[in-house]
Amino acid sequence: MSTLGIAVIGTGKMGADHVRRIGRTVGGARVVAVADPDGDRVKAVAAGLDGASAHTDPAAAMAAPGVQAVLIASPGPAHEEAILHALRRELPVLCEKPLTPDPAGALRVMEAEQRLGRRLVQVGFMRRFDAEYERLKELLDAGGIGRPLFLHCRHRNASSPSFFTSDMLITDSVVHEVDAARWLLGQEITAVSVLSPTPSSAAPEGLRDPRLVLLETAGGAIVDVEIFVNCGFGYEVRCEAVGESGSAQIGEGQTMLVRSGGRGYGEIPQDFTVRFADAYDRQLRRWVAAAAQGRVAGPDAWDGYAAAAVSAAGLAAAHNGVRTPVELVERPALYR
Ligand code: ISE
Repeated sequence: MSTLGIAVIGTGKMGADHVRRIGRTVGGARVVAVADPDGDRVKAVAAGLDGASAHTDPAAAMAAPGVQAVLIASPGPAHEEAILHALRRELPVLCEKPLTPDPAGALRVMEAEQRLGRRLVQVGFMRRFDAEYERLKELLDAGGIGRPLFLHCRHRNASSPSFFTSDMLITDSVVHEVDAARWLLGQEITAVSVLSPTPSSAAPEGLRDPRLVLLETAGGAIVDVEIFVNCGFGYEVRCEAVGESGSAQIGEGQTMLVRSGGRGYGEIPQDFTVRFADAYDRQLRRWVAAAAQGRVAGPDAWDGYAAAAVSAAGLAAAHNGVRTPVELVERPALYR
């Protein structure tokens, strides 16, 4: 079997995690080039890889010998330029979420793919590859709890990084629930409302944390998302689907239960690289297999665009304090 040569763009937390994953858990692929604006960091990452070249310019990494596919894990604002460059070279792409920070950028990505006449971009909405989410999707698709009425979602991070803004609670965190809801329900989101209680005293100065985001769907379901990125105790992503004839819940924690000294407790993962480790592995394995055949195997640029459009409505709802409809262009034939 031939080995897919990958250029990894961005070697921060997620990029470095993917590099490690490609080396250790995902077969059939190897990292042949890495790029990051931080020259020292990228050299250090390349030094740990056999024969990979280090670059500060993403375009140079994509032009390196042996590159057949591109994994983009740079910050969101850098995604569009890197994706368009990869598409000019007709290279399959796995791009971390969000595809682009705004819907206009995602539309330009879709236009580039439509000019090529094929889908080469996959978005890193890894929850679609999580075993519990897959099980819930199967149940809903089979009508196991009847027509879905609600998704009650809880998304909590132990703490937020120093660069995190109030907008990012929506564009960087809730965007996962946006994609998961669209996928689980098979419906587009039509309107967004955002409520913000008095911020937690544990939140950094000025951060509107936590928030409650309400999503309405085309099929008349309601999705409520509590996003709390400084909850302190760990990483928790839960979802309860309520349908006309039952309910189903995931994310209750499958980790070790400890009994000691007259007490019992369950361990809680501390971040997403642990909670979703298997999902990231499966996402990458399936992308590598599909990319080797010039295809995508998961959420595509339309999904990235729809999520960006919901995020834009969410930001408007948060800033203006009013329920905001989501504006979507007609879905192009390539994505139907
Ligand atoms: C981060 O970027 C992620 O994608 C995580 O899954 C999410 O839980 C976190 O809030 C985001 O900042």
